[in-house]
Parts: sequence; structure tokens; C-alpha cells
Amino acid sequence: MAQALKKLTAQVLKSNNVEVITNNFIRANSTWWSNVEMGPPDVILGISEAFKRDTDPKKVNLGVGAYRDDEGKPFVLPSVRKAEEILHAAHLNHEYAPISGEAEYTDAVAKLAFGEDSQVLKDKTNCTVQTLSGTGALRLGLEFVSKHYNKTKEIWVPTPTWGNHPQICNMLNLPCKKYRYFDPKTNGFDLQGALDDISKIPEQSIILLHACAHNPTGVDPKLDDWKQLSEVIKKKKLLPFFDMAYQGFATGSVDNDAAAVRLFVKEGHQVMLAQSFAKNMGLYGERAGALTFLCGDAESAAKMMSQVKIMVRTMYSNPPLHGARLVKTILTTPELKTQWLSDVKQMADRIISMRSRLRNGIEGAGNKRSWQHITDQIGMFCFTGLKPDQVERLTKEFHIYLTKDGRISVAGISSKNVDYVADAMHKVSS
Ligand code: IK2
Repeated sequence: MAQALKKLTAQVLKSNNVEVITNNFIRANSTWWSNVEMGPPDVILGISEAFKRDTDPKKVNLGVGAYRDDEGKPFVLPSVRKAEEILHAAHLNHEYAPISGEAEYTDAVAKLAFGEDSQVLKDKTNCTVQTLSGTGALRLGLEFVSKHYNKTKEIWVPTPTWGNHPQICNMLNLPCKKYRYFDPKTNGFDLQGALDDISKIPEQSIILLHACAHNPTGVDPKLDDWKQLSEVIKKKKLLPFFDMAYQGFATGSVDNDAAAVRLFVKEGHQVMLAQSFAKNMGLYGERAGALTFLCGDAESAAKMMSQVKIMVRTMYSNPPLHGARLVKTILTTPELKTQWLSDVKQMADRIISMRSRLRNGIEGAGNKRSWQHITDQIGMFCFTGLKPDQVERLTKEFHIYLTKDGRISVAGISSKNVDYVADAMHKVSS
């Protein structure tokens, strides 16, 4: 207040328009929102902002999980370009979409996740709605849990997990608990730790699982591990909520990457599933996603749909059209789908080759530590194992931006910067 008064006195002395100055002072110091504190910047998007401010020509952004081509540029998939041309030529109108999204879209995305011949889809036991990308699917799913789930509302997430998972739970006052997942000693999956922790979760809680390309670690359970997880989850009567933001990005095959989800369905789990087309179609800003609840039968799925629609109607009324139209066009036009599958593989393969080059670069520089995990881990991210002080050096001395936990988005590495990044990682870690 003393500071504010000082500023006011200075302004009054400078100008004779006392009334305007006084009103400004009153407005600035007694608003309806004076209780609101400044919040911290988003952990990941805040890094992009810092990167933009950096004027060094060598700067590299390995913070945000957004795919870049080998020139370091945002990549518009050729299949998406073709779908755009088809939509442009069709001269479509801009009427409201149905509350749950176009049925052709939701049918196509459910088939992509659960498989073309999925029995649960044939039996219409799925309630699938279009959402505002993967985040919107998670939010809507947990919002629904918060209102309608009358069992144990604890949400169990892996350690570590994508930062937005606990944040969404906090927003909804849902208790967010953690089970072991990543083993820092091996830089791999802690199967025993996960099984032990999950076996102690209260019955009928919700367990969040990354379907593939775990963010931030890049460490996925093997198919046999998934079988063991499925068993213990079934035994504890937990509701599995799969987050599948990277279908196709882990192995380059959309079917391989959906293996865990399909295994759980085969084993009788009534899963929830959040899907995103941000990464695998490069539709980041279009916000095309989907949320599915598998139910016991078609009647229960219809009841669920009626309630989800009420919830959507009160939040954003109905979803955006354009991104969903692109996804639907690609998935339902055979030539475009073939093109897309090859586009996804191309992106996954480029990431895999950058992993090798990064590892070879660090090891080639004579670094004594093991960097095998760089090539063992999969998907967009690598959990480097770099400590916070090493991360800080990478940013301060080398203008390389990454999250404090040592996660790098391998998609941000290119032929142009891989040697520079490898050399910098070697220097800060030896
Ligand atoms: N779930 C997970 C696990 C994700 O990683 C994401 C995307 N995160 O990308 C930002 C980053 O970590 O750098 C999502 C869900 C949601 O993605 P979207 O809402 O963009 O579809």
C-alpha cells in the first residue's frame, strides 16, 4: 500500500487531472479480484515462453512435446494436407456439431483405438464422445467421475506422470494418489514396485494408465507386464482410465500402440479411454480428441451418453468441427488412411533415429555413464536422468531448454542440432 501511495503522490504532482488519477488508484487497489494471487507459469508451456525470449542462435527447445521435422520446423502431415483439400473442395457449412460430436467421427476413432473388429463396439457397449483433444477428454472423464461415480473416487497415477493429471484432479477436488512406475536405478519400468503398490490401492478406485509412450519417461511396460498389471487391477476391482495421447508414436504402428488397451478389453475390463490426435496427426491446435466409457451393455452405454451430453452442454455446448472433420476424413478414406499410417511411421522413425544419434554422440565424446536408456525408451520423450543442476547448466550455458526433471522431447532434435545437444549433455554430465 505504501508503494501504491508513493506512486499516486508522484502521479498527482506530475499532472493536474486528479480525478482520473484518483479513480485509477481506487480501481487498482479495490477490485473484486484483489484476493487472487499470481499463479506459477505452466511447467511446460512456460519453457516455450523462456525459449522465445532467448536470442542466442544456437538455442534448442526440447521442452514441449511437439513434433518437428528434420529442419526443426512444425510438420503438417501429407495426409492432413490432402484431407484439408478434400474439405475445402466440399464447401461445408459451419452449423453446430452434435453435442457428442459427429457419429462418423466417434465411430472411426473408437475403431482406431479398440480395433476394427472389436466386439465391444459391435455390441454398442461404448459411450464415445468427441472432446477438446486429450486434455478435454481427461477433464470430461474426471468431471464425470466427480459427479456420477459413486465408488472410491481416488485417482491413482504413476510416478512420475504428465503434470496435468494431478492438476486436473486438484481442480476437481479428486484425491490424486501415486503408484510406483519408473525405476531411477535402471531407468526402466518398476514392475514389482507397480504391482506391489497397485495391490494396496483401495478397491474400486480409478487407476490412470498411459496406454503407450509414457510421458515423461518414455518407459512402457512390455506386453507381459501389462498382463500382470491387468490381473492385479482386476483383482482389486479398479477402474482403468487409459490416457492414449501417442497412438502410433511409440512403435510407429497404431495397432501395436493400442495393444495394452485391447488386452484390457479382452480381459473384460470396462475401461475409460482418453484419445488425442494432437501428436499422431499433428493437429495440436485443432483440439480433436475423444472420451470413451466402456459399459456393461448397450442400454447402460445409452444412459451414460445421455448424462455425458448434459455435462458437455453445460461446459461448451458442442465440440469444434474442423479438426474432427480432418480426422474423420483421414480415418474413413482408405488411401488417406494408408498415407497417414506411413506419415506416423515416418515421424516415429525419425525420433528413433535421433535417439541413436544422440546416444552415439554422447558416448562418442567419451562420456563414462551408460546412455542405453536413450535408445531403450520410446515415444516422444526421453527421461535423460540429468539432475536439476545439470539441466540448469544446459539452459544457462548452452541455451537448451528442457523440463527440470531432465525430460527432453526427442522430437525437437534434428540432424542440425543433434551433435550440439550431445556435446552439451556430455559436458554437463561428466
Ligand atoms: N496426456 C498426455 C500423457 C500427454 O502427454 C498429453 C500432451 N502433452 O503434451 C505436452 C507436453 O507434455 O509437452 C495429453 C494427454 C494431452 O494432449 P492434448 O490435450 O494436446 O491432446
